[in-house]
Amino acid sequence: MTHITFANGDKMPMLGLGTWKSEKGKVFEAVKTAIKIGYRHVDCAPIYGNEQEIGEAIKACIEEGVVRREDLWITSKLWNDSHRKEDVVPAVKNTLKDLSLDYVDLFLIHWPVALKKGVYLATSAADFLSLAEIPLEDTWRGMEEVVHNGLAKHIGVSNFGKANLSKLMGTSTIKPEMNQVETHPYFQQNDLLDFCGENGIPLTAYSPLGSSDRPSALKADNEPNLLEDKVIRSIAESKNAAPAQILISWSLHRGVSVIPKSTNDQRIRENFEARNIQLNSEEMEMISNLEKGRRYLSGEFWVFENGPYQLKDIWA
Ligand code: NDP
Ligand code: 1BO
Repeated sequence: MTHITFANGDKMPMLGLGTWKSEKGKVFEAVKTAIKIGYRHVDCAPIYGNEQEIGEAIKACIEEGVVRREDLWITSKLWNDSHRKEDVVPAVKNTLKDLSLDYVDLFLIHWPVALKKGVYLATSAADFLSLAEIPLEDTWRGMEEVVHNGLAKHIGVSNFGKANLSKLMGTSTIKPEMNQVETHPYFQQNDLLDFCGENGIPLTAYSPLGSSDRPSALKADNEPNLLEDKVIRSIAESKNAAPAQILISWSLHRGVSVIPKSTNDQRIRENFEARNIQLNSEEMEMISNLEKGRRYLSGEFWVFENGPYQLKDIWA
Protein backbone atom coordinates (compact mmCIF):
# COMPACT_ATOMS: atom_id res chain seq x y z
CA MET A 1 0.00 0.00 0.00
CA THR A 2 1.53 3.32 -1.01
CA HIS A 3 -1.41 5.65 -0.31
CA ILE A 4 -4.17 6.11 2.20
CA THR A 5 -7.45 6.64 0.40
CA PHE A 6 -9.98 8.95 2.03
CA ALA A 7 -13.76 8.51 1.80
CA ASN A 8 -14.01 10.98 -1.10
CA GLY A 9 -11.30 9.14 -3.04
CA ASP A 10 -8.44 11.55 -2.27
CA LYS A 11 -5.15 9.72 -1.84
CA MET A 12 -2.46 10.67 0.68
CA PRO A 13 1.03 9.28 0.02
CA MET A 14 1.92 7.18 3.08
CA LEU A 15 5.53 8.35 3.21
CA GLY A 16 6.08 12.06 3.78
CA LEU A 17 8.77 14.49 4.88
CA GLY A 18 8.67 15.77 8.47
CA THR A 19 9.76 19.36 9.09
CA TRP A 20 9.83 19.91 12.87
CA LYS A 21 13.29 21.26 13.77
CA SER A 22 14.14 21.69 10.07
CA GLU A 23 16.09 24.89 10.33
CA LYS A 24 15.48 28.03 8.37
CA GLY A 25 18.20 28.27 5.76
CA LYS A 26 18.14 24.47 5.34
CA VAL A 27 14.49 23.58 4.95
CA PHE A 28 14.13 25.24 1.52
CA GLU A 29 16.72 22.91 -0.02
CA ALA A 30 15.42 19.92 1.97
CA VAL A 31 11.88 20.31 0.66
CA LYS A 32 13.07 20.99 -2.89
CA THR A 33 15.32 17.93 -2.82
CA ALA A 34 12.53 15.82 -1.40
CA ILE A 35 10.01 16.87 -4.05
CA LYS A 36 12.57 16.43 -6.83
CA ILE A 37 13.28 12.85 -5.81
CA GLY A 38 9.60 11.98 -5.55
CA TYR A 39 8.19 12.87 -2.12
CA ARG A 40 4.67 14.21 -2.56
CA HIS A 41 3.71 14.63 1.11
CA VAL A 42 5.12 17.28 3.45
CA ASP A 43 4.15 17.56 7.10
CA CYS A 44 4.17 21.12 8.45
CA ALA A 45 2.97 23.20 11.39
CA PRO A 46 3.11 26.90 12.23
CA ILE A 47 4.83 26.09 15.54
CA TYR A 48 7.80 24.74 13.55
CA GLY A 49 8.54 28.35 12.49
CA ASN A 50 9.48 27.41 8.94
CA GLU A 51 6.27 27.34 6.90
CA GLN A 52 7.25 30.41 4.89
CA GLU A 53 10.46 28.79 3.66
CA ILE A 54 8.64 25.52 2.96
CA GLY A 55 6.12 27.54 0.94
CA GLU A 56 8.95 29.07 -1.08
CA ALA A 57 10.32 25.61 -1.86
CA ILE A 58 6.91 24.31 -2.94
CA LYS A 59 6.38 27.40 -5.08
CA ALA A 60 9.80 26.97 -6.70
CA CYS A 61 9.07 23.32 -7.51
CA ILE A 62 5.72 24.22 -9.08
CA GLU A 63 7.22 27.11 -11.08
CA GLU A 64 10.06 24.90 -12.31
CA GLY A 65 7.50 22.35 -13.51
CA VAL A 66 8.75 19.63 -11.13
CA VAL A 67 5.30 19.06 -9.70
CA ARG A 68 1.74 20.37 -9.85
CA ARG A 69 -0.02 21.61 -6.72
CA GLU A 70 -2.67 18.93 -7.08
CA ASP A 71 0.01 16.23 -6.96
CA LEU A 72 1.23 17.34 -3.54
CA TRP A 73 -0.20 16.46 -0.13
CA ILE A 74 0.47 19.25 2.35
CA THR A 75 -0.51 18.80 5.99
CA SER A 76 -0.47 21.60 8.56
CA LYS A 77 -1.79 22.00 12.07
CA LEU A 78 -3.72 24.30 14.37
CA TRP A 79 -1.53 25.61 17.16
CA ASN A 80 -2.84 25.35 20.72
CA ASP A 81 -3.35 29.11 21.10
CA SER A 82 -6.07 29.14 18.42
CA HIS A 83 -8.54 26.60 19.81
CA ARG A 84 -11.42 29.04 20.09
CA LYS A 85 -13.89 28.30 17.31
CA GLU A 86 -13.55 31.81 15.89
CA ASP A 87 -9.74 31.59 15.86
CA VAL A 88 -9.49 28.46 13.71
CA VAL A 89 -10.21 29.92 10.26
CA PRO A 90 -7.87 32.91 10.82
CA ALA A 91 -5.16 30.44 11.96
CA VAL A 92 -5.38 28.33 8.80
CA LYS A 93 -5.41 31.51 6.72
CA ASN A 94 -2.10 32.56 8.34
CA THR A 95 -0.62 29.15 7.58
CA LEU A 96 -1.83 29.33 3.96
CA LYS A 97 -0.29 32.77 3.59
CA ASP A 98 3.04 31.47 4.91
CA LEU A 99 2.90 28.37 2.72
CA SER A 100 1.79 30.46 -0.32
CA LEU A 101 -1.07 28.02 -0.86
CA ASP A 102 -4.84 28.34 -1.39
CA TYR A 103 -5.61 25.20 0.61
CA VAL A 104 -3.93 22.48 2.62
CA ASP A 105 -4.80 18.87 2.01
CA LEU A 106 -5.02 18.05 5.69
CA PHE A 107 -5.35 20.31 8.73
CA LEU A 108 -4.97 18.80 12.21
CA ILE A 109 -5.64 19.96 15.77
CA HIS A 110 -2.02 19.72 16.92
CA TRP A 111 -2.70 18.82 20.59
CA PRO A 112 -5.74 18.30 22.81
CA VAL A 113 -4.36 21.19 24.89
CA ALA A 114 -5.42 24.84 24.73
CA LEU A 115 -3.17 27.83 25.38
CA LYS A 116 -4.05 31.49 25.72
CA LYS A 117 -3.86 33.51 22.51
CA GLY A 118 -0.27 34.34 21.60
CA VAL A 119 1.32 31.69 23.83
CA TYR A 120 3.89 29.65 21.94
CA LEU A 121 4.97 27.19 24.60
CA ALA A 122 3.69 27.32 28.16
CA THR A 123 5.94 28.58 30.92
CA SER A 124 3.37 28.57 33.73
CA ALA A 125 -0.10 27.26 34.58
CA ALA A 126 -1.47 30.72 33.77
CA ASP A 127 -0.70 30.17 30.06
CA PHE A 128 -3.41 27.52 29.65
CA LEU A 129 -7.11 27.39 29.01
CA SER A 130 -8.80 24.26 30.24
CA LEU A 131 -10.91 21.98 28.07
CA ALA A 132 -13.86 23.09 30.21
CA GLU A 133 -13.23 26.65 28.93
CA ILE A 134 -12.64 25.56 25.33
CA PRO A 135 -14.06 22.09 24.72
CA LEU A 136 -12.46 20.15 21.88
CA GLU A 137 -15.94 19.92 20.33
CA ASP A 138 -15.96 23.75 19.92
CA THR A 139 -12.55 23.71 18.29
CA TRP A 140 -13.80 20.99 15.96
CA ARG A 141 -16.69 23.22 14.86
CA GLY A 142 -14.02 25.71 13.74
CA MET A 143 -12.17 22.91 11.94
CA GLU A 144 -15.36 21.99 10.06
CA GLU A 145 -15.66 25.62 8.94
CA VAL A 146 -12.15 25.34 7.49
CA VAL A 147 -13.41 22.58 5.18
CA HIS A 148 -16.64 24.39 4.36
CA ASN A 149 -14.58 27.46 3.36
CA GLY A 150 -12.39 25.36 1.06
CA LEU A 151 -9.23 26.09 3.09
CA ALA A 152 -8.50 22.41 3.80
CA LYS A 153 -9.61 19.31 1.95
CA HIS A 154 -9.53 17.13 5.07
CA ILE A 155 -9.36 17.65 8.82
CA GLY A 156 -8.09 15.52 11.65
CA VAL A 157 -6.26 15.52 14.95
CA SER A 158 -2.87 14.82 16.44
CA ASN A 159 -1.90 13.44 19.83
CA PHE A 160 -5.45 12.27 20.49
CA GLY A 161 -6.22 9.13 22.45
CA LYS A 162 -9.44 7.16 22.29
CA ALA A 163 -11.38 9.27 24.80
CA ASN A 164 -10.56 12.60 23.15
CA LEU A 165 -11.29 11.15 19.71
CA SER A 166 -14.64 9.82 20.89
CA LYS A 167 -15.70 13.30 21.99
CA LEU A 168 -15.43 14.46 18.38
CA MET A 169 -16.90 11.39 16.73
CA GLY A 170 -20.14 11.69 18.68
CA THR A 171 -21.05 15.23 17.70
CA SER A 172 -19.34 16.17 14.47
CA THR A 173 -20.75 16.45 10.97
CA ILE A 174 -17.27 15.72 9.59
CA LYS A 175 -15.50 12.99 11.50
CA PRO A 176 -11.75 13.22 12.13
CA GLU A 177 -10.01 11.76 9.08
CA MET A 178 -6.52 11.33 10.57
CA ASN A 179 -4.81 10.93 13.93
CA GLN A 180 -1.10 11.82 13.89
CA VAL A 181 0.64 10.30 16.89
CA GLU A 182 4.01 9.08 18.04
CA THR A 183 4.52 5.47 17.07
CA HIS A 184 7.56 3.28 16.38
CA PRO A 185 8.71 -0.15 17.57
CA TYR A 186 9.28 1.07 21.14
CA PHE A 187 5.78 2.61 21.29
CA GLN A 188 3.48 0.76 18.95
CA GLN A 189 0.08 2.04 20.09
CA ASN A 190 -1.65 -1.17 18.97
CA ASP A 191 -4.76 -0.43 21.00
CA LEU A 192 -5.14 3.03 19.44
CA LEU A 193 -4.32 1.63 15.99
CA ASP A 194 -7.12 -0.96 16.39
CA PHE A 195 -9.60 1.62 17.70
CA CYS A 196 -8.84 4.03 14.87
CA GLY A 197 -9.00 1.19 12.33
CA GLU A 198 -12.45 0.18 13.59
CA ASN A 199 -13.58 3.78 13.18
CA GLY A 200 -12.03 4.37 9.77
CA ILE A 201 -9.40 6.82 11.04
CA PRO A 202 -5.89 6.21 9.65
CA LEU A 203 -2.79 6.93 11.73
CA THR A 204 0.31 8.88 10.81
CA ALA A 205 3.48 8.02 12.75
CA TYR A 206 5.52 10.93 14.03
CA SER A 207 9.04 10.62 15.48
CA PRO A 208 9.39 7.26 13.68
CA LEU A 209 13.19 7.32 14.03
CA GLY A 210 13.25 8.38 17.68
CA SER A 211 13.47 12.15 17.17
CA SER A 212 17.08 12.36 18.32
CA ASP A 213 17.39 16.05 17.36
CA ARG A 214 14.73 17.14 19.88
CA PRO A 215 15.78 19.96 22.21
CA SER A 216 17.52 18.48 25.25
CA ALA A 217 14.78 19.92 27.49
CA LEU A 218 12.41 17.44 25.85
CA LYS A 219 14.70 14.46 26.38
CA ALA A 220 14.93 12.04 29.29
CA ASP A 221 18.20 10.72 30.66
CA ASN A 222 19.45 7.46 29.16
CA GLU A 223 16.87 7.26 26.40
CA PRO A 224 17.04 4.08 24.34
CA ASN A 225 18.22 4.80 20.79
CA LEU A 226 15.94 3.20 18.20
CA LEU A 227 18.47 3.58 15.41
CA GLU A 228 21.00 1.63 17.50
CA ASP A 229 18.62 -1.18 18.40
CA LYS A 230 20.31 -4.57 17.88
CA VAL A 231 17.29 -6.22 16.24
CA ILE A 232 16.71 -3.27 13.91
CA ARG A 233 20.40 -3.21 13.03
CA SER A 234 20.59 -6.93 12.35
CA ILE A 235 17.56 -6.84 10.06
CA ALA A 236 19.06 -3.79 8.32
CA GLU A 237 22.42 -5.53 7.83
CA SER A 238 20.74 -8.64 6.41
CA LYS A 239 19.15 -6.46 3.71
CA ASN A 240 22.10 -4.13 3.17
CA ALA A 241 19.79 -1.36 4.34
CA ALA A 242 20.00 1.44 6.90
CA PRO A 243 18.28 1.08 10.31
CA ALA A 244 16.10 4.10 9.50
CA GLN A 245 14.83 2.32 6.40
CA ILE A 246 13.74 -0.67 8.47
CA LEU A 247 11.83 1.60 10.86
CA ILE A 248 10.08 3.39 7.99
CA SER A 249 9.31 0.15 6.19
CA TRP A 250 7.88 -1.37 9.39
CA SER A 251 5.42 1.51 9.67
CA LEU A 252 4.38 1.20 6.03
CA HIS A 253 3.87 -2.55 6.48
CA ARG A 254 1.50 -1.80 9.39
CA GLY A 255 -0.57 0.49 7.15
CA VAL A 256 0.57 3.56 9.12
CA SER A 257 1.65 6.67 7.23
CA VAL A 258 5.12 7.86 8.28
CA ILE A 259 6.86 11.25 8.14
CA PRO A 260 10.58 11.00 8.97
CA LYS A 261 12.30 14.37 9.25
CA SER A 262 15.61 15.09 7.59
CA THR A 263 17.38 18.09 6.13
CA ASN A 264 20.26 15.95 4.90
CA ASP A 265 20.21 15.22 1.18
CA GLN A 266 21.49 11.66 1.50
CA ARG A 267 19.17 10.75 4.38
CA ILE A 268 16.16 12.30 2.61
CA ARG A 269 16.89 9.93 -0.30
CA GLU A 270 17.62 6.97 1.96
CA ASN A 271 14.33 7.43 3.80
CA PHE A 272 12.38 7.63 0.54
CA GLU A 273 13.99 4.38 -0.68
CA ALA A 274 12.53 2.59 2.36
CA ARG A 275 9.36 2.20 0.25
CA ASN A 276 11.15 -0.58 -1.61
CA ILE A 277 12.15 -2.64 1.42
CA GLN A 278 10.10 -5.75 2.10
CA LEU A 279 9.80 -7.21 5.60
CA ASN A 280 8.55 -10.76 6.02
CA SER A 281 6.22 -11.87 8.80
CA GLU A 282 9.10 -13.16 10.91
CA GLU A 283 10.89 -9.81 10.69
CA MET A 284 7.66 -7.94 11.46
CA GLU A 285 7.21 -10.10 14.52
CA MET A 286 10.81 -9.59 15.69
CA ILE A 287 10.20 -5.83 15.49
CA SER A 288 6.81 -6.09 17.21
CA ASN A 289 8.56 -7.79 20.12
CA LEU A 290 10.56 -4.60 20.74
CA GLU A 291 7.64 -2.80 22.42
CA LYS A 292 8.84 -0.86 25.50
CA GLY A 293 5.87 1.45 26.12
CA ARG A 294 8.38 4.23 25.51
CA ARG A 295 7.22 7.64 24.30
CA TYR A 296 10.00 10.00 23.24
CA LEU A 297 7.66 13.02 23.32
CA SER A 298 6.19 12.53 26.77
CA GLY A 299 3.87 15.57 26.76
CA GLU A 300 5.20 16.55 30.20
CA PHE A 301 5.78 20.07 28.90
CA TRP A 302 1.99 20.59 29.18
CA VAL A 303 1.87 19.63 32.85
CA PHE A 304 2.34 22.38 35.47
CA GLU A 305 1.52 22.54 39.13
CA ASN A 306 -2.07 23.79 39.42
CA GLY A 307 -2.38 23.68 35.64
CA PRO A 308 -5.45 22.22 33.92
CA TYR A 309 -3.71 19.33 32.09
CA GLN A 310 -2.43 15.97 33.36
CA LEU A 311 -0.75 13.36 31.19
CA LYS A 312 -3.57 10.89 31.77
CA ASP A 313 -6.05 13.41 30.29
CA ILE A 314 -3.83 14.39 27.37
CA TRP A 315 -3.29 10.81 26.27
CA ALA A 316 -6.78 9.61 27.28
P1 NDP B 1 12.30 11.63 13.53
O1 NDP B 1 12.00 10.40 14.28
O2 NDP B 1 11.84 11.79 12.12
O3 NDP B 1 13.86 11.85 13.63
C1 NDP B 1 14.53 12.96 13.11
C2 NDP B 1 16.00 12.77 13.40
O4 NDP B 1 16.47 11.61 12.69
C3 NDP B 1 16.84 13.92 12.94
O5 NDP B 1 17.90 14.07 13.86
C4 NDP B 1 17.37 13.46 11.59
O6 NDP B 1 18.60 14.09 11.31
C5 NDP B 1 17.57 11.98 11.85
N1 NDP B 1 17.47 11.16 10.64
C6 NDP B 1 16.64 11.32 9.59
N2 NDP B 1 16.81 10.34 8.68
C7 NDP B 1 17.79 9.55 9.16
C8 NDP B 1 18.44 8.40 8.67
N3 NDP B 1 18.10 7.86 7.48
N4 NDP B 1 19.42 7.85 9.42
C9 NDP B 1 19.78 8.39 10.61
N5 NDP B 1 19.21 9.48 11.13
C10 NDP B 1 18.22 10.06 10.41
O7 NDP B 1 11.77 12.83 14.45
P2 NDP B 1 10.70 13.96 14.43
O8 NDP B 1 10.33 14.17 15.85
O9 NDP B 1 11.19 15.13 13.66
O10 NDP B 1 9.41 13.35 13.72
C11 NDP B 1 9.17 13.40 12.33
C12 NDP B 1 8.11 14.45 11.98
O11 NDP B 1 6.88 14.16 12.62
C13 NDP B 1 8.43 15.86 12.50
O12 NDP B 1 9.49 16.47 11.80
C14 NDP B 1 7.08 16.51 12.38
O13 NDP B 1 6.81 16.84 11.02
C15 NDP B 1 6.18 15.40 12.88
N6 NDP B 1 5.95 15.48 14.35
C16 NDP B 1 4.67 15.79 14.76
C17 NDP B 1 4.39 15.88 16.10
C18 NDP B 1 3.01 16.21 16.53
O14 NDP B 1 2.83 16.59 17.70
N7 NDP B 1 2.04 16.09 15.68
C19 NDP B 1 5.42 15.67 17.13
C20 NDP B 1 6.71 15.29 16.59
C21 NDP B 1 6.94 15.20 15.26
P3 NDP B 1 18.91 14.88 9.92
O15 NDP B 1 17.83 15.91 9.72
O16 NDP B 1 20.25 15.46 10.16
O17 NDP B 1 18.90 13.83 8.85
C1 1BO C 1 5.74 20.75 20.99
C2 1BO C 1 6.26 19.81 19.93
C3 1BO C 1 5.41 19.79 18.73
C4 1BO C 1 5.95 18.88 17.69
O1 1BO C 1 4.99 18.68 16.68
